[in-house]
Amino acid sequence: MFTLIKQYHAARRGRFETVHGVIETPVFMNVGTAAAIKGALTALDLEEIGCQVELSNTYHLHLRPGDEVVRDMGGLHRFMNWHRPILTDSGGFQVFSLAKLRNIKEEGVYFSSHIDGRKIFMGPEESMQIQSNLGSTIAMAFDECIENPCEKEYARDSSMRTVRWLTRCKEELTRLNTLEDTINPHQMLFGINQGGTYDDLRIEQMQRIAELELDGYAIGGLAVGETTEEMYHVIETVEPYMPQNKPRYLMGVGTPVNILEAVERGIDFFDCVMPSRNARHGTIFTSQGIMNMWNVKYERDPAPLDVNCDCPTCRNFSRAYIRHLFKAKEMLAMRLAVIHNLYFYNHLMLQIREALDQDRFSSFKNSCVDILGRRI
Ligand code: PRF
Ligand code: ZN
Repeated sequence: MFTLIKQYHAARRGRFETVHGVIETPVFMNVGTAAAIKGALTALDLEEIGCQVELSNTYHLHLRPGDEVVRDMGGLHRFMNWHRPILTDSGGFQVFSLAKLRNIKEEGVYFSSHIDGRKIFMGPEESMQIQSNLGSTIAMAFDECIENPCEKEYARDSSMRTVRWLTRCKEELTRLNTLEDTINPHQMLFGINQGGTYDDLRIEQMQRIAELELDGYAIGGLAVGETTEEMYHVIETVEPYMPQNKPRYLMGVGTPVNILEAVERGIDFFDCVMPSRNARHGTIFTSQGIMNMWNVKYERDPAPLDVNCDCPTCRNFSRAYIRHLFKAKEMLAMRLAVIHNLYFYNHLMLQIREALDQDRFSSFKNSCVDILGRRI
């Protein structure tokens, strides 16, 4: 159940109750694609950095180790020893971004695995069966994510197919949830809005999926080639048609500033590989701006990555040490940097929630936007 605690224009402070615990929103979901957080973090580390929700991928876990292996090990929660909420993406995005030789039909998508070339079929029913085997808290609908720009005719056909696929997802998940040996009989389903950068397609598609009374609604097909302004415009266009009393999730977005702008426009859930991917390359988010650990100016710098950060990395290690670890290509460099960047994102969301609670979101957002995009 989703409860709105505060609203400030379109921005929302909410609470989402799940069988795996409460999610305070706005929230950032920490990406563990193949049931592992890149940078050698475990679920225990996730707890320490204030993570509320972990996100894994249907596509990856189906290919390796196989969702039936995960099911036989008691489901994804037990498999990775993370007992708070997990959201699984449907494969709808990864099939389009990773798989080779894909062929889209009404029934689903035929593609070759990016790992060994094996031929695979995935449609709405298969995606739900896999996610049911994983036993995640929230399953995402199987959709087609088109790249921007896209011909209007194709965007229309594709977004309407995504609606038909969603109807099949709902039916199949309802059936799976009633099976006797289901890992999580309370598994929830979020639908996904698509429609490229076309306002009318986005609105019509949103109206149709809103009728299905799902547990939540995502905006997909953004941050895939359009400008940042176009992305904000799509959110503003679709938002009034999204159910008020359900959580809203902007898929795969984004920078700290993107998140602040999207919260202002009514989004509750986020996920992005940016904090962990940037960390692995030595790009660090701080309360003063973005810093690059390869810069020689940190060679003898005894300060922590961010003086205002309380993460395990900043409480214990210096910039000079972490820069050395990067230069020496030590695995530890990535681990310490990922811990910091994920803590930074989760802490930013905490600050956003506090600002909303205390009716000062606007001033908080403005002060952050000025600083966070800066390079230091
Ligand atoms: N669909 C799904 N997953 C996604 C996306 C989408 O459109 C995106 C788009 N940014 C990220 N992840 N299923
Ligand atoms: Zn830190």
